[in-house]
Amino acid sequence: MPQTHHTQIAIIGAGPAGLLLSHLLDLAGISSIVLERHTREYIENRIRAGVLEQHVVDLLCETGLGERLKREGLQHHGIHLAFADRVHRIDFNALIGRSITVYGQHEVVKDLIAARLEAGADVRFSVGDVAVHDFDTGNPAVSFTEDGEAHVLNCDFIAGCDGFHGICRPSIPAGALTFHERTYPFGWLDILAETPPPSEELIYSNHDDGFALYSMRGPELSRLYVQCAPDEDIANWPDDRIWQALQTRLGTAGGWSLAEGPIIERGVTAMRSFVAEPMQSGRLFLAGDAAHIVPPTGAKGMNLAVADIRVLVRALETYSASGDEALLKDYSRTCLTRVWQAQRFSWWMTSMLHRFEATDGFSCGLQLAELDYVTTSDTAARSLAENYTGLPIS
Ligand code: RFL
Ligand code: PHB
Repeated sequence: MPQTHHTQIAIIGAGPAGLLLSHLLDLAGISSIVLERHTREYIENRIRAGVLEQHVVDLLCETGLGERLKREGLQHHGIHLAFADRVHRIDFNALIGRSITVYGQHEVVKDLIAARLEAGADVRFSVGDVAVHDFDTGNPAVSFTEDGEAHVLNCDFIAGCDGFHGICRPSIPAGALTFHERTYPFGWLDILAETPPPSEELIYSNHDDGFALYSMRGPELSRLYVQCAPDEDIANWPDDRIWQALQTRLGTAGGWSLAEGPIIERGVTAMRSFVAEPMQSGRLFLAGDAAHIVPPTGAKGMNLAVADIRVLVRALETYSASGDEALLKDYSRTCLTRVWQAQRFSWWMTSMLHRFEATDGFSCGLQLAELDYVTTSDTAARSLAENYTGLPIS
């Protein structure tokens, strides 16, 4: 017989979405159990996003997660766009009085796990065979195995925070959701290198050889990306080729120089836009990458996951206090408004900055016109700044 447990909210996945949900529910007096298939060590070292919108920083600080973030996060007041041997700074501060913070997603995850465990939360790592049941009834449940033993978790609601490759979205009956998808004919090769970043702020480069992005995780740690084939074999990119591509695509216009150093992480990510609509089926709610994916060019993925969680917590809190289901019913509609804005912005940044498979003169002309416009018109620059730093939270 499986061991049985009960909690109000069963959370699948201990990424930023699942952990933050558990943290905020606890502050609201609502119980949860988090089920994660990987080890704590694995998820604390998975290098991913790096840019936090102001609303995310504010939320983390207001809910007791800001100590290390305030100390180690790098506040940036703008970004650079490099193209056609020119470089232009988009000054967020001057344009809209806002900024972003560079702080690795894995650092956010570390802070969240530490806070959850300190609060005595039930977060289970390395669980297997997670399956969701009966979410079309008032008594949903999650089954899983832990150390070879079978468990059943009865709950009021299930939060599917298990990322794009999780089991929650595929468990929803065919036909209940509509998927909207776009895949791009390129990917990003990413490296983490022990070398000072070439600039204090991020540089997005549109180059004839392809896109490149220069970011950082600290004064001596660079996070660098180059456009590559979507199914690129990383073996085709020895260190020399990576540095050569980065040096060439950085160009000379900004007067920056890129110091080379040991590469301590590397990977390839395919680029896609994806939206599942609606983000809910019965008592199963999808949040973060489980419901939508954006290409990383707009730095929106983790920020969107946090925005979903804000909406879900408010809805669950209202339901728990008064039994009022109105916000739960509105969950998907409320989230999707922001999701589509982020899709639009991420698609726009991606389209403006990359070399496409069959780039013709007309497409190149349009890209240059777009870059010209956004770097010469304050109105256009303000729109970029407003979207990049994060649209207002509803
Ligand atoms: P996650 O982080 O994928 O977490 C899902 C968790 O669920 C677990 N899981 C399961 N657990 C139990 N049972 C199962 N069957 C399970 N299946 C999966 C997984 O192990 C995992 O721990 O989703 P979440 O929480 O929704 O968070 C989303 C973000 O991770 C993602 O959107 C960002 O990383 C995207 N992203 C960026 N977002 C930003 O906001 N700013 C950025 O600058 C930014 N840069 C990026 C990015 C993503 C990138 N890659 C690698 C795709 C840069 C890159 C290169
Ligand atoms: C990062 O620092 O990893 C990063 C920054 C901006 C992006 C994507 C990734 O658009």
